[in-house]
Amino acid sequence: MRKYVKHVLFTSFLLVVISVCGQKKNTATVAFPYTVSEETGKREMSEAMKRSFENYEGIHPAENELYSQFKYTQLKGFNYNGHNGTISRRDPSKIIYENGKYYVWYTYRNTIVPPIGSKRADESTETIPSTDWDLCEIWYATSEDGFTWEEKGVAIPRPPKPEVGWRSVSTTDILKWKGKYYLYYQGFMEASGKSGDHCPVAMSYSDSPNGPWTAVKGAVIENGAEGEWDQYAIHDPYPLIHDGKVYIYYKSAFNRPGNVWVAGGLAIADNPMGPFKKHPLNPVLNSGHEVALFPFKEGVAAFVIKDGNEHSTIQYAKDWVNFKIAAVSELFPYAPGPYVPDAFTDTKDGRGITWGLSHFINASGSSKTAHSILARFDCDLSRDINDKEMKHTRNNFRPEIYFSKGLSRKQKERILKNNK
Ligand code: AAL
Repeated sequence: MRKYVKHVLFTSFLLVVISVCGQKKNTATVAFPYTVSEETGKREMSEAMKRSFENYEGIHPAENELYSQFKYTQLKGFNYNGHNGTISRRDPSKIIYENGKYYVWYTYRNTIVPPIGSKRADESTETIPSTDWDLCEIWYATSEDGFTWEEKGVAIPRPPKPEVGWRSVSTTDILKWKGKYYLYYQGFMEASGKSGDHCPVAMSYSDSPNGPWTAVKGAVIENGAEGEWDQYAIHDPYPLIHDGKVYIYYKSAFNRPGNVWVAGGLAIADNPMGPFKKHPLNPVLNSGHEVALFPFKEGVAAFVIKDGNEHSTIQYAKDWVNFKIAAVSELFPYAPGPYVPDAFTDTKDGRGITWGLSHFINASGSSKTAHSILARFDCDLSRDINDKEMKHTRNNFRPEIYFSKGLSRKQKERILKNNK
């Protein structure tokens, strides 16, 4: 009898082994198919191939609604004083459509000389700017087509000392809430560069996008407490409406001295006046610089540009907090201010974006005449268009563009030394 039991157990064990090996044969040893179908996604795959099926809107960029190239157009209607560095426009807000026109707000500098640079911030005066965003005001412009703009003048001037923003107001973004308009912006109390790029968020409100604007006293989003990642600055405040609340995404820089880490945070309030409560999981973006997001399906998509391990990506958070990479692209617009038609509709079906304004810093190519210019970018990050030209994954630049990114003298010396 015992012999019989042993025999049965051994045979069952053999059967299990054979069936496990058989299963493996069905997946890993069958080559990946030439024609990809939904079934393909269920097979055993390498991590990289799994990502293609699980992490993106489509397995190919052409099917990925959050993948796009970016095309740029020069704007008409802005004067830059011969590009001598005394006039600068940068950090455009998101664009809204009101009264039959597009509106944009931006940082405007008109100073007697170009900025002397953050390293010389101690030499800055009441008329000599340290950085490109020092001694600035917030101006606005309107347009009928998004290409030709009419500059309307100042929206937010610098308030008198010692109010928040007396030294400079910059890097604004717009919110529309219950028929009123709110501009959030950086309010500097010292020349940028003196002890860092330190500032909290200030805010002004109005009944009309044309103003007049009333400034709220003090900071509307405070910097973090000492020792917290955003203790010195809340930059690039960017409001959207979600779940009936005001969601302001922002960025800050931390981990100095050493390799500065730039990341994105979120602060939420029941109404535009606050109080804003910072999200306990902050930072919610581990990379990026200037902040721009747009509702997409039930979640939100973010431009992640310039800084960090995950720069040059579009990221998506279904729950508006936990972001994942949804696309990798190139030639991203710097400081994008997209036209987001559903920014304030509390949508659960975000449609995406197709264009906006961004900036080019060092527009003259010389630090002696440093200034920025606004430009238009177009893309297909929209569920409502299907522009195949925007879904290419290659840019063919002329060799001069690559050669302009040549080795520094120090690098050349290192290479030549190592040759010996
Ligand atoms: C920008 C933004 C903020 C910074 C500076 C001006 O691109 O990130 O606005 O303070 O640079």
